[in-house]
Amino acid sequence: MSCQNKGKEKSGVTYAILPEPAKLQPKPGQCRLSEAFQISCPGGMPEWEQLGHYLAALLRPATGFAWPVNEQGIPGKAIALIADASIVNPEAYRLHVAPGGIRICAGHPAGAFYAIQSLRQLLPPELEAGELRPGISWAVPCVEIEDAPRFPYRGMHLDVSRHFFPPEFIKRYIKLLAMHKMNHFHWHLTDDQGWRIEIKGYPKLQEIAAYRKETQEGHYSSQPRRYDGRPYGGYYTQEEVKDIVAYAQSRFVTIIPEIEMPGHCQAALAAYPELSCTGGPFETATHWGIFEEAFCTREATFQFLENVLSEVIGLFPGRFIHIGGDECFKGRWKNCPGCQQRIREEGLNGEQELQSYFIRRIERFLHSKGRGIIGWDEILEGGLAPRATVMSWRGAEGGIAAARQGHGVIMAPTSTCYFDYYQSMSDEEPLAIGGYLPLENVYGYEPVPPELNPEESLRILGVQGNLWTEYIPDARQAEYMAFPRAIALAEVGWSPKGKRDFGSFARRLMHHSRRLDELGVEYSRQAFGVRTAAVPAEGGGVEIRLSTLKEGASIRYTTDGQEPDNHSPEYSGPVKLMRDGVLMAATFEGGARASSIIRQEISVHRAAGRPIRLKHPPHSDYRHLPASVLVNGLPASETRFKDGEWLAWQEAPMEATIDLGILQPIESVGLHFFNDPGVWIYPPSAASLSFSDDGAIFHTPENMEERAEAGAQGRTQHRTFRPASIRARYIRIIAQPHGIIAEGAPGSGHLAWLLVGEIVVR
Ligand code: TNX
Repeated sequence: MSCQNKGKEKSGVTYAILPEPAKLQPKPGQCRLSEAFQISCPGGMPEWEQLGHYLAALLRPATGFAWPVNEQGIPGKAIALIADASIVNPEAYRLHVAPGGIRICAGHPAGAFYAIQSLRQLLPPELEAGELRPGISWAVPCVEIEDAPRFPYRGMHLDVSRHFFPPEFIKRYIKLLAMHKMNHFHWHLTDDQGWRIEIKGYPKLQEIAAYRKETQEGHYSSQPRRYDGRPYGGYYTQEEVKDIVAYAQSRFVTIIPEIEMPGHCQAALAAYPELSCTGGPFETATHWGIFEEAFCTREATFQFLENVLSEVIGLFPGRFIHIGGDECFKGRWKNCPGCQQRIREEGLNGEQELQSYFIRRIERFLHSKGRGIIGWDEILEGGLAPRATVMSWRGAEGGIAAARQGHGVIMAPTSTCYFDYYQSMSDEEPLAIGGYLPLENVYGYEPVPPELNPEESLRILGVQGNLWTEYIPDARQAEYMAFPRAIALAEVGWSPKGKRDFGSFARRLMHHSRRLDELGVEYSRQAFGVRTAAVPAEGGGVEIRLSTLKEGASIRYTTDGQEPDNHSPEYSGPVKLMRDGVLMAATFEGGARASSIIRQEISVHRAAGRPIRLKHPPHSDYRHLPASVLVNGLPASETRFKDGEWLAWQEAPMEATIDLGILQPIESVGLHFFNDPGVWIYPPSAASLSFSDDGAIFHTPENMEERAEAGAQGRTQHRTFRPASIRARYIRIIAQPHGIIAEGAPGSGHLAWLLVGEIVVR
């Protein structure tokens, strides 16, 4: 390790601030807090005084010191909050820790609040205990910090429709976001499965739309569907909302309420079926996915929505209201005389433009009230409403288009910002929607697409992590899915691009985890478990490499199907496997297992490690992976796409040619496809095989047996081809993507994904 790295590592632990400050200058010595300290605030500035009391309340319980809050000028040791008008960015601050005292300078209380978050993270984690912790040295390492965020928007979302979370948890969530300098909370309040905000003008939203008769069990794609038979629901009263809004304000978090339209509204239609095209009846949805129903575009709907939004505006002081706009199925509009009349009257070109008309009208209404709209990237379709801000979730494309049209953009693409995806390969993970989004992938996200020029780049306002809760039944699991990934995203949104370093982040996080423990945060520890990587071994077989972020921990593994324990071999270098089997590994510390066990199936088949060529490159999201993952001996996951073992195509077919090296008999070729329409992934419409001796002339044998079977979890498809007695050196596989997704299914109108996993040749 170089000296430079050592320095980094040391400062990484002494100054474990998350997100990493823009400028941090370590200084020798420390400031030891004591009973003698006071907190001093600028005089005559109530907001600053409030902040002083907030700081006192933070420090008092664990230290047991009195922490009087005084106006500036009273002699003695102090943590001084200083209003400094020369600091222009309201979120920027300077924090100066010297042996004699601490100074916090900011132009606005928000900056001072962030300085306090940094200061708090420099204190021992026991500070967070909330009760007296005697015997701790309350020392802060000396430092000079000059800090400001990279992006003005740093947010987390929470879906409270699919599952309801009590007001206390909402506040706790906001507290944890603010602690990591996130400044927006996107509250997804309405959806097909429940309406969760009290609207006084429409009591049936509370009586009917806030409840569903039962809830789907298991995964959306498991068939047959099972339900739990238990009524479920809840909503936030306006009093609770006001209390939460005030709490968020005190933590410098702006809440963005989302009222979904024109789709994802079945719960509202269950209460007021007259707002639909058909008149219903409907029930609040009981399973996941998307539904055909949409608000009808007749006047009555706009009256309803304007009344609802007027109440919403009265509760939320922030500038932005999120109006959804995603996944609206337009079949009902096509067959509705009212909507067709609207299309004619407004001279619109079909239903796509009718959605655009809908959003524009709502935008105009909110604009007249001094508010702006945010919508999911579908609001681009049929023309973007003026002044609308776009939340780009289906990749970066929507964000790029909106920025080019001069609109503000918040980036939240599924591949790096969807925290409902799995975060590790461990079998112990709770059921999730699918996908694979480990901590380092979140951390590695760069929100400004390289396609944008400097002017357009400025329209990228920031990033947001989304927590959809179809598979997140309670607060504990919400915390588990959100953390620590939200902390990684907080650093993406706050820290300068050039300062991002995953190694440093991981070390700071390890230190920080003690603080999270004190706060009782149910964060996932999987990031500190074991990672696997595989390469074909020289001379055949597969070589597995194991690693962990946990410094000082050892990795132990087995290859005989037994769980690793303290007597299992310790990993010291690549493990070579010559036969099919399973590798299990975990980290160990002080003789005890310190992580969950990961399991890696290994399949040493005829094509494992052989050269493979792809005619069409995979989709750009997958292009960082080599084609060899299709034949590296590691089967792709049955539940997680984007696990590094799946490659994807949308438009072009998957066409792969494998060179087995020498002419040999081939008994079977197994193809592995993901199959989860809920997330737009379909098996191929057709798959074919051909063989060759020379790599030039390929032929498809007659009488080839083909069998398709569902994988163990029901979300993959295994197709096995058995050619009757054939010898070949080359195998060519062609798989045709499914094409456009049919109406009524999630992602309708889009190209389906084709995901191809290990190609197993026996
Ligand atoms: C798509 S993201 C949705 C949500 C689902 C989510 C699950 C978006 C705008 N719509 O309704 O909950 O996928 O990941």
